Amino acid sequence: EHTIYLKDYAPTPYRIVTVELDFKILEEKTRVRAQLTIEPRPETEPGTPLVLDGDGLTLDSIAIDGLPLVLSAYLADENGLTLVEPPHRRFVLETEVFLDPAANKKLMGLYRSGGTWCTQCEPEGFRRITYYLDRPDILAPFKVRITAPLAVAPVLLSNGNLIDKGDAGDGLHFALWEDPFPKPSYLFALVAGNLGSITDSFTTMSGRKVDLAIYCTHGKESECLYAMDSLKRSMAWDERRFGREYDLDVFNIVAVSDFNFGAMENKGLNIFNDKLVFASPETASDANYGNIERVIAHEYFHNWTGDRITCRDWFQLCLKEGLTVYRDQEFSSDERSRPVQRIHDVQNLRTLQFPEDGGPLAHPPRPDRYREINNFYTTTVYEKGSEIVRMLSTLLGEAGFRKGMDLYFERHDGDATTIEAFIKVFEDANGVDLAQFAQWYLQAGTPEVTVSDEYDSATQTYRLNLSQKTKPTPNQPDKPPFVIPVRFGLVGPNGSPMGWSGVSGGTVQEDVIVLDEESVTLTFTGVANKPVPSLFRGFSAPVRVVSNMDLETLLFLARHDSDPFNRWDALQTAATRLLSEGAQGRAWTGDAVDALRDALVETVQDPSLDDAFKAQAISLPGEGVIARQIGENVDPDAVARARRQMIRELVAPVGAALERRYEELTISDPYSPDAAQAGRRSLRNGLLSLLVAGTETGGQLAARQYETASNMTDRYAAMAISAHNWTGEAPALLGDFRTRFAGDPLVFDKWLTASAQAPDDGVVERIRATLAAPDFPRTNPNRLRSLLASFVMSNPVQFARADGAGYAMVTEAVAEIDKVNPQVASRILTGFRTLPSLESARQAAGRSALEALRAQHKLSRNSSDIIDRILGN
Ligand code: HT7
Ligand code: ZN
Repeated sequence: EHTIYLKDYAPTPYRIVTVELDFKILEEKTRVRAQLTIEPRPETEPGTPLVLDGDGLTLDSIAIDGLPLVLSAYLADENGLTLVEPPHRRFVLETEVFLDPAANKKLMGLYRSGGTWCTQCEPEGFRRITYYLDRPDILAPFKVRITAPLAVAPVLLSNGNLIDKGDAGDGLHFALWEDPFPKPSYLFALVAGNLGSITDSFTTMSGRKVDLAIYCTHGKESECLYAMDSLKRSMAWDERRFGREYDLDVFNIVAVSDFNFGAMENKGLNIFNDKLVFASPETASDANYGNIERVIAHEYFHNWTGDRITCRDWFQLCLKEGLTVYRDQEFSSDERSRPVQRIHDVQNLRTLQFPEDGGPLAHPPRPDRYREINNFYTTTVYEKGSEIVRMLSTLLGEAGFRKGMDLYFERHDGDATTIEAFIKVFEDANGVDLAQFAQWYLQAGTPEVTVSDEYDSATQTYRLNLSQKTKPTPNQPDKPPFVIPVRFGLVGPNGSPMGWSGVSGGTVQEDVIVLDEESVTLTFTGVANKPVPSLFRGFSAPVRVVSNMDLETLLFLARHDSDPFNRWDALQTAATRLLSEGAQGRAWTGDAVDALRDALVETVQDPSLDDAFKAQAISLPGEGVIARQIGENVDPDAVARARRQMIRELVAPVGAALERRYEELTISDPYSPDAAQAGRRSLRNGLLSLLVAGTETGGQLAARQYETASNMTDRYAAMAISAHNWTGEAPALLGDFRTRFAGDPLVFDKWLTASAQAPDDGVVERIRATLAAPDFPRTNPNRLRSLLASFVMSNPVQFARADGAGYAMVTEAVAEIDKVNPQVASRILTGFRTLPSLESARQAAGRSALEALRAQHKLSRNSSDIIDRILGN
């Protein structure tokens, strides 16, 4: 299969100067007429062919400067349109194609979701709409005319500002949109439909009024209010924090039900998966509210980091995605609690990105090759990309980082640029050399940092050794050292911070050690007592730390560290260590469990900590995190057993006290999604989770909460916890939930997820039956992901069953899904990336399921790329 390499990047011989598109949308078909003003670049030789991308288009007419082309002048096939010898001057190419959006189930290009016509063009969907140079370094201003039947599509939207609208005769009407900002084709968008809306406005820092609107299915308007509030807060935050102002007269958001991803940052017309817009207390959980706020912000922030400054090619995806994730994480931290947000983001990184980086799908944040670009919208590009930007900020300090960002906006506004250019602005703004730091973008793999230390009381000297090593990843056998910022402090015997009089042997910038060699030994002098090192405060680098710190010292840090992230992390490290040893047959001691319990109870009782933090502290590491600590030859049954057993032992002597605390945390005020109430609910539900897993009566407690819940957060938590522990009550709760919310597709997704994550032996057949039901919406990505991605990612016991039944069910389903929507199919397949870490029988069963899938079906490039990489070829 064809591989595309970064080293082969070259600009196109022609550029597109302006774009005029004319859509005539009718129920049966859509006609697209494109007028592209094109010119050769100065260096282009006369007679150089012009190759335009096209995907599945059929050309209906073609003309240059108004004159139809003779057959020998062009070649049109499945993959595009070639003009054999275009004029060696500026010319207008006019093409006409007909599309069938209703038949487009890949959901790339122009398609129908419900009754609405909508588009998704990133990364290569525009070529399914018209012939074009469909790559991000071709920027042009767009004018778009949309004509459609007034009765079915009273709302007609595209990018930019509305400049005309009116009657078009025969029951049709039209709208004319103009986007003055040159943009790549992937940011094009069009929506036509019968939609409701809510409107609002925002006055920018320079006093311009921007009209805001969110469009949705009629009847859902009130569920868009939280999204609108999030949008206005995002606009204000980007002005405050980065000095970035919005630039058009309107900003529109449209919610659609069929969408391959979370949302899309099309210029001035963001299109959203409706699950990231709609929220009501009865149907959305606190987590849903948090995600809506985050993704609304993320897409809005792309207006500067993505739209005004875009990527030169898709290898640079991390330039816009890593940076924009960093910006949305910072927004959430400023809007909510910073430590709680940080813990949340790190948990996510460890649960999803670390396994990717340590397995067969590992790739650098800026890859140098791909077979299918859609397979590179990964947690490495997004979340590790954000960690790299965060490390830049740690190394340069807040002011130095802001200077670099200011220069980035000033120097590159209007550009399609690269990671190298991004790094250069920070070098130039701060007078530093970041060549070695840039390795973070180029090398895959999670570095392991090993820590050892010694204290000499006679000389009051403390030595700290840090060494780094990164395992080989596909195509990258050897790794030169990374620049690793280690934010740190020394903690004294009484738990308070300790100072030192001098430090030598390495680079220390205030409270950050810069580990930029394989090994560094720092010598601190004037250290009055043996300190405990608190390292990687705030998770200052995306690494795994290997240290022989004993349980007692870890729990000391959990109690005393001034850095809240490290307090949480010390508890997690302690628990992960015990659990991974337990899962490998090395039983923990009663003393160890007593010590862990004491630390957990103390944390829950600490009046200085907020509820959301406490909830994170009492949540034991998930099965995936424990499995990764074990590393190889993992038996998921043993991991789940150890986790259950640990919870029982932790809870046994304190069950009654925990239950009292659970009752005290009941909220009588009306529901609000704010951080304080959500934090209280998450602590209460965290306690419920311990009580269900750890006591005989927990199942009934959950059932009572389910029945009496007045909001979705509590009802869903009660059902999901019951399902996850497969309590006696679980089947009845699942049954009730399904009928209680029948008719609400987004709540049905919650049922699908909880049901697929239950570890009972019946789950595989239950999923099969759900999929086979005649009314199951088998082309909707949200439904498919809720059922199957939840299963492969979060049900290791049943997915990796030794008898292979979990794998077989998934590969059978994927074979069918792949024919309809390859993007959804390949994403489900990434769940197989953990195979190499499993014990041999499960590994062999998984490999043969993938081999059979590959041999028996003609798979899409998306799916075969994932399978080939997982199987190592
Ligand atoms: N930039 C957007 C990516 C996206 C996407 C990618 C592949 C297929 C469908 C897609 N929809 C949106 C989303 C974002 O990062 O903001
Ligand atoms: Zn993004």
